[in-house]
Amino acid sequence: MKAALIAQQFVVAGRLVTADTTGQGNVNDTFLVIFRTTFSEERFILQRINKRVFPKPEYVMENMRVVTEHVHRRLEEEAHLSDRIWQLPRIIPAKDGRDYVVDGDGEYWRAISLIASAHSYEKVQSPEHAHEAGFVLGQFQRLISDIPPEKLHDTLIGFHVTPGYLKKLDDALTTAAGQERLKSSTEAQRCYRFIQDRREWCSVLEQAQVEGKLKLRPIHGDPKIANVMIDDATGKGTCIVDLDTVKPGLIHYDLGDCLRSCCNPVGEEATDLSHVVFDTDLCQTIMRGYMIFAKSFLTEADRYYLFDCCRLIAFELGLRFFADFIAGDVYFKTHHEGQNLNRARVQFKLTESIETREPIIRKIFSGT
Ligand code: GN1
Ligand code: MG
Repeated sequence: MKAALIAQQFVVAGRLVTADTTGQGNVNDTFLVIFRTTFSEERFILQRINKRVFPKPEYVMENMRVVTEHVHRRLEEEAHLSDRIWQLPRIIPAKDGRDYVVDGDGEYWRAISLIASAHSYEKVQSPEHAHEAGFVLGQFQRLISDIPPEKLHDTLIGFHVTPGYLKKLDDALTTAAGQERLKSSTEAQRCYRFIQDRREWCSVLEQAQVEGKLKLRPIHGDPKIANVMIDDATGKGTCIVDLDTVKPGLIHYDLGDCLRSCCNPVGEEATDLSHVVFDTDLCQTIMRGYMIFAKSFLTEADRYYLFDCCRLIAFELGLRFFADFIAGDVYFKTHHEGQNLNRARVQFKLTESIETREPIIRKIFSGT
């Protein structure tokens, strides 16, 4: 198997035992690799970076180097102040000294250390879990807040710029195949109408940024619950993984993504839509965790747009899934026909739930 051959090109002690697929990421391919020596075992994560999504994987790795070194240094400096051991995976170098291996097909592979005795979950397990997701995000945003923006490449141009995804949808609909998919079901047509009704509003964060009300800062970009590692022994968050999209952006993208992911208890792949709701109790709990660090860096203007980001990122992800369905599933990995359409319906149901609960969600934000 290719992953097994590639795994042996990184600096790891011992001999290869297995390299099996793991995780449920929608973009990269991920493998858990086990090496053994005569007296110990080393496990690490091997990933093939999706070049269709990240056209310059070397940029992704240069950013990862900058971010991990920066965060590791800060964590060391602050270790004595903390009640827990915060972690962040390190890059395992290739035997030729680079941070990645390029295979014969031009595919980029990287190896990163495994955060041992910790797990991540596809869905929120409890209010305590939700609290940790907010807390870990606030901590991470704080830790990267002083990385000079010019040190970070833009690994994914247009990421979280919602109007750009409208354009992608419009482009996909100019093709006969796109029109065919739109007409294929009443669900698809309903999704399309849902988007049409929100076209004007969905520039809200970009507009605020153009007007100078919101500023770009280093963000994580993908803080969904599945990227938050929870210590098996204590139930506390230990780190946030998946650093591919760390780059300057609006911190609202992160908070919105954390909320849309954590406050939907049935998760992104739910098939029974009646259970998809935005749980406002979980929202309150996440905000309590998030604010522990974030209260020191959130401005009045940032606070003004909290409800919009909560509504927008759920809507945006639905739009991204839907546009990909119309385009023929070219971006997100799918395992069955119509999966991106179903994912879009889940996010739109969640968006509706957020809209219905607007007064209570706004109250949560103003009280934190
Ligand atoms: C993708 O690959 P993964 O699962 O970490 C996507 C995120 C979405 C997420 C939804 C680079 O993340 O933006 O929120 O799926 N990542 C990219 O599950 O597009
Ligand atoms: Mg990701």
